[in-house]
Amino acid sequence: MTRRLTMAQAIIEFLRHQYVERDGVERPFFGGSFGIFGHGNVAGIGQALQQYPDFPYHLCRNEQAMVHTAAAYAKMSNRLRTLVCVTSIGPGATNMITGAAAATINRVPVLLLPGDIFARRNVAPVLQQLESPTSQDISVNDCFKPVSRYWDRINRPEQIITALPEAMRVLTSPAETGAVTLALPQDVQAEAYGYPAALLEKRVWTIPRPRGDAAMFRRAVEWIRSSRRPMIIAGGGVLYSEATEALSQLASRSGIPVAETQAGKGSLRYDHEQALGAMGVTGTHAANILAREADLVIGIGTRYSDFTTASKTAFQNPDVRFVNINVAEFDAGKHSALALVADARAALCELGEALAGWQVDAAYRARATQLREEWDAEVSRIYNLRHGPPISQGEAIGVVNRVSGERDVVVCAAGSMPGDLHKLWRTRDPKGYHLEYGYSTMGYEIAGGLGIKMADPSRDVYVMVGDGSYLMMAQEIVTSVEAGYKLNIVVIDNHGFSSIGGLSRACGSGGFGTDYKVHVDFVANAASLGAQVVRAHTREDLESALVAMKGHDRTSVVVVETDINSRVPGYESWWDVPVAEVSESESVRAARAGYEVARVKERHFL
Ligand SMILES: Cc1ncc(C[n+]2csc(CCOP(=O)(O)OP(=O)(O)O)c2C)c(N)n1
Ligand SMILES: [Mg+2]
Repeated sequence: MTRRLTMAQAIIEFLRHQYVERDGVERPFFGGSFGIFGHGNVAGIGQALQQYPDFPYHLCRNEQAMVHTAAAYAKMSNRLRTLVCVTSIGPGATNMITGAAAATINRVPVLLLPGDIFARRNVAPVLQQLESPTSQDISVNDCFKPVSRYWDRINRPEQIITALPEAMRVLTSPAETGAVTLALPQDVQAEAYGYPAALLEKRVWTIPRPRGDAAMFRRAVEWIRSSRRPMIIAGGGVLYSEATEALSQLASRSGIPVAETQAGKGSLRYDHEQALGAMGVTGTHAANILAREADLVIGIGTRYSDFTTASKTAFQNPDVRFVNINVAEFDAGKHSALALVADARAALCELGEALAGWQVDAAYRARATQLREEWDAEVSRIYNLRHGPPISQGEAIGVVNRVSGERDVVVCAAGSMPGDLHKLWRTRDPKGYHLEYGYSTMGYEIAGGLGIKMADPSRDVYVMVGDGSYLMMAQEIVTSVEAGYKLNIVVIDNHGFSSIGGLSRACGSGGFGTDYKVHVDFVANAASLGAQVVRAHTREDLESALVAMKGHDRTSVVVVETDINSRVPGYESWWDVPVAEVSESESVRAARAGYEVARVKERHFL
């Protein structure tokens, strides 16, 4: 039994029939597609998408943005769903590379289908073709190779019979997932082939919950039972595995305090007894002080980025050991850990049983509680600064936190806000905090907000975006208005780069090249893209604008000016940003001296 379809038609027909199942719940893996057509896909993939109207297609405004939208959709869906991104050849394709890198680094699935140059070659060089004098088997799409977890070029229509199942294996694998790129030569997209009917039937991919090795699990339990200052670092894997309840119970019963990475924030409610809040460079004093003293660090679903480890300075106990629970062997082995290659929820449930009756000692528990309470007071202080106007960014975050509902989602990616949100946001729902901080891509915020809203329209989405990020990629406001997905966007206008300006000053360079000389009218700009917009000067203005937005049915924007100099400080942490070793500047030399002292604390965990 075969069906004669073009390669492009067969791909869309295949994608419509892919489902995933976890814990007995089945859902379609693809929520549809985003794209921009050009000559490299309009008559192939474009024609196929038109032929299958039940596979929704949305026009985005920038190809990078749509990959962020797809990645945010996947992250919000705990990687159980994603979107397909289709482009023409050349610049349309390479515009997706930043998005692909962001998805792969954050370990979230996105399927990219860029058009490619003719496989037939006789008409080469075609428009937008990168010619190579050394090979005819090169196109700009080769640039996707290092940023994709699976990459293939479909030079004959029958190659999709083996490529598509491989693409699905990677996309649905919790350990392997990331960007998957299938480069589709323009001529082959339109070629017909008799595809086996079985390829195009419904297929359900089961997402397993692998258990760790039994002997290593027993050793991990012994390590925990014999530790005196254990702490848990919860990463994104806790959320993706839907292990938050299991973590909450284990933490409550054992008293082991829990710190959260950017991707893991929301693993516990902010007011959970054992919640220390953010870990690392952008962490709380509570988390960073206990990390410094910890003799056992239990990393769950974390990839230990430098922001989490404070560039390997966070863990200073000479005897510190690591137990890592991770579905990816690669991450589980970091820091020479006792590596439990396992699903987070499965492992936490088993640990809960194995540790029944065991608790950390009372003095340690009391110390964690005290630090936690101190931190909560510090957040209240910053939320209630009453600076300016212009108001402080910390106050603005406090207002958004207060006005937003328990299940609403805040989204951010780059600038000074990710650090402030990591520290200050009082998370009340596991999916309430959405940071793209693996790649920290300026421009993710609005595009990502759209993906979040599409993944769960029942929640309000609050996009917090700096003026710099906004200027880089605001155009998806148009897409959100067109598609009818309402976003609440807060533009924090501090006239430049608070983050990198501050970093430049800390490195002795005085903020060189980080402020805007021209003030931009963001109100007019956002209005021109179709949003409902107001300006806020005071925190009361901001609050009433946000309250009013709840009644809007269209994407709405509030622009608030903040004081670039009113910063939230760092707490007991450090980040390795190398300072010039020689310079004519006194301030750079002073910064270098401080840098050399701080770097001494960097450790190897062997
Ligand atoms: C695409 C991209 N380019 C450059 C950077 C480096 N970078 C990080 S934050 C930042 C400035 C962000 O400015 P803004 O959005 O105004 O936020 P603020 O720093 O003022 O909080 C820059 C340039 C980045 N993260 N992403
Ligand atoms: Mg700014």
